[in-house]
Amino acid sequence: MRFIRFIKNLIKVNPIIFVLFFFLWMKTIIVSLVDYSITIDNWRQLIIMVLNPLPTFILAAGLIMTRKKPRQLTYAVVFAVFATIILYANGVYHREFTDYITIPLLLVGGNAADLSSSIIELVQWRDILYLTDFAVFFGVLYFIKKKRGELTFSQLSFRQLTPYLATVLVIGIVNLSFANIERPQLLTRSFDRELIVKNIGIYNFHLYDTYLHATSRAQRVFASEEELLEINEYIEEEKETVNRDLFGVAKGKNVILISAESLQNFVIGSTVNGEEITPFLNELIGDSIYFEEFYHQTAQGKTSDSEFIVDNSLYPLARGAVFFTHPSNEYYALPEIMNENGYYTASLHANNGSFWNRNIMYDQFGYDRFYTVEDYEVTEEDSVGWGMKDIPFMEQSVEHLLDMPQPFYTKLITLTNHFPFELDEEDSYIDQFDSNSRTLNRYFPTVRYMDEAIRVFFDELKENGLYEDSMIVIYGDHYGISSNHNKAMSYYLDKEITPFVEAQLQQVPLIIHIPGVEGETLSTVSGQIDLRPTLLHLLGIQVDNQVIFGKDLFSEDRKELVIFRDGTFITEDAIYTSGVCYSKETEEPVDEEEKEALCGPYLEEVQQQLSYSDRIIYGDLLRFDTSREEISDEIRKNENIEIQGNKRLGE
Ligand code: GP9
Ligand code: MN
Repeated sequence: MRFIRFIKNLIKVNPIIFVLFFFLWMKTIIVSLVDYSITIDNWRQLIIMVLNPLPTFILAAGLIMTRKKPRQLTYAVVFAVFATIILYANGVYHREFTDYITIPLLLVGGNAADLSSSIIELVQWRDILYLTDFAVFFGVLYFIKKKRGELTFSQLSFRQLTPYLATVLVIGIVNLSFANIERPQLLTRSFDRELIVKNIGIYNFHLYDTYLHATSRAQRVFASEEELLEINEYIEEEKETVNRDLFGVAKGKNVILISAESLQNFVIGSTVNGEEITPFLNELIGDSIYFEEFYHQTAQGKTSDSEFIVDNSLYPLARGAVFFTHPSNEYYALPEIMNENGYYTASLHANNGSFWNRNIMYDQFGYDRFYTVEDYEVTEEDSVGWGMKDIPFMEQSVEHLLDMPQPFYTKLITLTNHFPFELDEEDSYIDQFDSNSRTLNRYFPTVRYMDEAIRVFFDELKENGLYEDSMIVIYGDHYGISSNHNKAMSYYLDKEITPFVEAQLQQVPLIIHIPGVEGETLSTVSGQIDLRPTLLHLLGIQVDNQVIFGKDLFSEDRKELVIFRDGTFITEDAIYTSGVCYSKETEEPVDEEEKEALCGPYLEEVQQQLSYSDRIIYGDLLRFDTSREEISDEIRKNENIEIQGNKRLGE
């Protein structure tokens, strides 16, 4: 009952500060339920949610009360404003990304200007409610002042803070113990921010994130060559064998990757209002190698993560975008390998060169040239939403391809099908959908427009004689419809969106089109990380000692396993997500015994791979790969590769 006495004292010491913090507490709980969509499944989870903001608040209130009397109210209001900004910024971010803000993400600040159209779309009128407590609080304050005249404040000495600290400690321990029952090893297992915020609350999450930020910086300093040797050993043990069937079928061909913005797999072969959403891709699939169970593996770095995964066959980071956090690391990326094999390499994207820090990172990856918005003629009528429309982008990109030395390895990044999916009337080939989500409704016509742009691109390639000598690879970069739109999605798909279905919705198309090679649809469980070894296989390029986690999708002994950044994984028979193992056959969670058999054997490997990949990035381990330098020097010396027309970035 000491606690009750303590609360009574708290109210008595400075009631007005108590009122302010009480409102903030209630607001935090409401925002967690409404904007963070945190669900309460049992009484422990309810207690966790109610308790977790308190340590921060009690500590802050205690410290504020040690300040000089006239200042206390100002400090308390400043604290409340700061807490509200944290709540609101995460609320808006969560609407689109079903995730929370981390420190490295704030480093992406430079991208913010371009993000403005997305942010405006996410802000809603009801957000004004975030200020309700301030309105009530100042009302109460006015009323008290009017009735009682000046407010009286007591000042505490630091010694008098002891009961405050003790309470913080007790609540913290209760919170963590309950969290540990709900989710064992919450903070040590792989990073699922949804679960972390659910279990320790938004304020403690930010403290924890600050701690992670500080320690990850130190990792590079303490990294050693031995770590790389250990990882190499693991990769060597897990190595798949080469299947010679399709090895080298695209030897010497140009490679054109199309990174299709926000293209999810559920639209392939589907209709909306009775009309096909991707008529061209549907037709193309008949003539291509199509992977029907291919997943994106991106995290906070979105498109840049997909680029990182595809070019390096490593996992993205759990916090922030590697493109921003580790641009000066040593990499051995696909463009560099292609350069070593006589290819000219370029990325084409009609946006600012600095977006996602691409201009810096591409240089690290070894791209010969980056065609940015500066290399395109962009008129007002050729622009919508985020910038240049996909059709003129495709048309002008073909002109750039024609200028390049061949063979080339190029990546075209589309833009029109980007949230909030804006489209001009004349570009709408199909009607919007009619659900309660404006986002989902508008998604279909913009996907349809992108499909048309890809058709135009193929026509232009054929007309300009580039088609026959090229291998064209189309893949979706990441999801377009976040789980925030599950209700509308459920209406469209006509089924309940369970966590199982949500994981399946992370499928994006992978279409590999090689003129002259017969089409087939493969159900291999695969992910973006597998693309690099698969492409090298088709090109007949064998590279030894690669530090990669992807597997050649044509190999016969490849383990069917796709790992998401948050520790979710998918095998041939199961989907494991948020600690629950679902059978693919029944789409239902399995019991403990079956979980052991279906998901158990993969748990360790999943953590192993994610942590090895993190160590490579945080420790900048590839700088220790001396064999690589020798190999590239050797190749350069022996073959004396001279790529004409090379224009190194920044030169
Ligand atoms: C911006 C484009 C979109 O250049 O790649 O980025 P995203 O928001 O999808 O990561
Ligand atoms: Mn994208």
